[in-house]
Amino acid sequence: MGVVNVTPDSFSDGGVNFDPDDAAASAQRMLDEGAAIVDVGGESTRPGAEPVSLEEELRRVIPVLERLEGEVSVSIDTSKADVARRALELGAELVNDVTALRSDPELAEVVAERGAYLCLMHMLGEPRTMQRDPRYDDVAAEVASFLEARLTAAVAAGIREELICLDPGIGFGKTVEHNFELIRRLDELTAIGRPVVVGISRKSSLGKLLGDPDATTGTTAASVGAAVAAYERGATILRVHDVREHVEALTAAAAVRG
Ligand code: 9MG
Repeated sequence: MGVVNVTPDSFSDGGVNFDPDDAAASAQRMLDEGAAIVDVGGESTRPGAEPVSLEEELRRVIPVLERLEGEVSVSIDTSKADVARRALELGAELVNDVTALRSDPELAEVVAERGAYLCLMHMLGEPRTMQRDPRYDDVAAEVASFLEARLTAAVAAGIREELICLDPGIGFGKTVEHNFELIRRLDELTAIGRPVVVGISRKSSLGKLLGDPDATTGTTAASVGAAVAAYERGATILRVHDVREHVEALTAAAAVRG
């Protein structure tokens, strides 16, 4: 899954795809490099980010989706029912909701009605404050139990279970240690029985791991290493910025697996 942030302030690519023509070209390039789907989002969820209004989010993503309509597989990264509805009308196939249907009470109905795929992600708190001293007794057990509960809620709301994937939310209310422990214990999430998405690409935990305590991003090489480790532990979808490098590394890892 290639990341296309149509935002001025995302942590690693903020501003790069703020122009709709640039965003559409990035999406097309990612598909050409081997991405199966591109995740288009108009609201930054980096630590400390402020929410954006519905009008602004629509203004950012709709021109991009119009350019991509019918050309590429699209996931819409949103927590808002009105953005999801318009994106699905424009051909998006998957709704990537980092709040796991806890933000907009109408989103589940939109996803169910349209028969769209859905990604439910774990987050402790909200982007503005989530990195202020996050604590768990047992991070993998708590994330697994949260995702199971959200899966049950989504199915109860009419979304078919076979259309749902789960995501531990790397960096969303987690320390560096929490993030790597979640990938190490990914089998506890795959045991729920749904495909697991992992998004660690360029995240600050990678830069911190490599010795910069104030890092806000991580390198491509570190991202690829973590993605291959996640794949080895059962991740089905990797959400990444550098598609070519990930596709090459994962193709080699898949050949080794056989
Ligand atoms: C929007 N977004 C940013 N990081 C993400 C991650 O790790 N997973 C998912 N599903 N979405 C993310």
